[in-house]
Amino acid sequence: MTAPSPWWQRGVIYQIYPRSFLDTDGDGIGDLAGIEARLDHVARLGADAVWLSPFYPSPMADFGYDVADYCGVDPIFGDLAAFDRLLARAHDLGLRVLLDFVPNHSSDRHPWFQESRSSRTNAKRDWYIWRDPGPDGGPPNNWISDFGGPAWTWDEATGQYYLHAFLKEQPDLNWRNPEVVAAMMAAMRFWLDRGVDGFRIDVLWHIVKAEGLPDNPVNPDWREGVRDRDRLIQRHSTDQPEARALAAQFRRMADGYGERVLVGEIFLPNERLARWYGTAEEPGVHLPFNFQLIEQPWDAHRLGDVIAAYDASVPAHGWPNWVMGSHDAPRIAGRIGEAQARVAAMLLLTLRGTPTLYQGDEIGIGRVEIPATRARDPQELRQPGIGIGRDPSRTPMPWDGSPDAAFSTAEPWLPLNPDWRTRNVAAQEHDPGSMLHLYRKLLALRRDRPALALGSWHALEAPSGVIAYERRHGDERLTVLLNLTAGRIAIPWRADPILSTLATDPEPGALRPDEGLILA
Ligand code: ISL
Repeated sequence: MTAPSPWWQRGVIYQIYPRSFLDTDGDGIGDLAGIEARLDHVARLGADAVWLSPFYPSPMADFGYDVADYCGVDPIFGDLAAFDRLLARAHDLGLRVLLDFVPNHSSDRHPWFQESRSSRTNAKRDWYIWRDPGPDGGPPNNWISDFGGPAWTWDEATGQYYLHAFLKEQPDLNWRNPEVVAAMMAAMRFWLDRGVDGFRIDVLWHIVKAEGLPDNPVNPDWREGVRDRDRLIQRHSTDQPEARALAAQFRRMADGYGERVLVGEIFLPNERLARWYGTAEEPGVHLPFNFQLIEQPWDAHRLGDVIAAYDASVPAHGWPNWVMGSHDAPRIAGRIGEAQARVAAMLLLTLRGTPTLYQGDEIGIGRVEIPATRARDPQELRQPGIGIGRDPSRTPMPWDGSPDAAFSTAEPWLPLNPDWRTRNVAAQEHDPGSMLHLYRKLLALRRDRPALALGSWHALEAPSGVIAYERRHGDERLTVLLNLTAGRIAIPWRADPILSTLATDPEPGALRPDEGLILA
């Protein structure tokens, strides 16, 4: 008999952005008590785990991805007791809880960095990456911050530069220093000992830089209007073998706690992504995030190829996963429209691999224009107007049609989706044809059918505009047909339709415009 598959293979992860879930203390910003109060929404949806974006003490230069204390809770969000209540409630509901671990950089307000910058001889100097100026007196190398501009900031007091892959308020930790490794692993243990079920690990492929910090090669494809970061190829600043060795070390620690899961945030092409699974003997993270549904154009032919190539690239000891939205990526319904967002939901929840859903996508929040005066995202503020702002995906959850959509009693920190009076959780609850009900049906089906949760994936021949595949597990066979166009497409399907993305009965021998179908 084979061992039952672990929960994180069968399960579905739901990402919560704490600032924007529910505000219970009237400051316009969500909090841990708000998450606790609304976990039943996630449980009813049918997800298995929540991943919480950072809620640690932070000056919020990058909205919590600048951590000033890895073992605490920012007062904006509550305190450790509020976290413990949230965790207990989640476990009562059968939901696992993953925290966001941010290892590449701390806040410049973290006591470690304060010490490190206090003098060249401080015991924590080497906890961060300090270098003398380059030969021309400028930065030590040509690296560019992911948020634009040089990745080095000059420190007048001690006469050296420090490295930061993101904001200057986010100095990179030096993971080549064993004391840093020990301190950060202790922080992970702090939360594992409290009962968390794993971590989503922020920019994991960034954490170690090539020895000697050589210049990155120039990207010949860069052109004006594209983000500054892409002027260079991040060959020496990311994806180092030493970082994968650290991932394996994290894995050994997590496995020591039983069935925990490590999700690595990694942006790499298939062959390089696959290396983050480690080997069967020495595994790396359980799930190196796969962002291809976010990155690829919404085109059946292209996506069909991408799905097949990714599925084939996952090593036998690994397990695939799919992400369709996040607090960093444009909203799927904004990108492809609501009708296709329903097809996208069916795709995400019928592929082979653990899906990650992003809060608000289950009600189809679409494009939100953020007026320049309300822009908050540092990425937008540093490179305005080129369409890389992340605020539109971070707007508050609209719970019902009452003032401020019952998100808060104060003005929300970001505007709501403009259609919140009709597009909110309560309104969709009452509409059986809503996106919310479609998500629930898809999640329920995935839970009921091992072919969907665990089965193998096989591409089927399909007319242009359609993605077609079969999922197989034991004797169970399910066919998925997805029409990525707004036209009717004849396709000779037989078998029994068990779910359509459209509310009315399927039409034999065809896919209707914007229709996805699951057949048994
Ligand atoms: O934002 C992006 C694409 O829209 C990415 O390039 C992003 O920088 C990358 O996803 C890394 O994101 C993570 O680390 C950042 C933080 O700002 C993001 O919110 C986080 O998800 C730095 O900690």
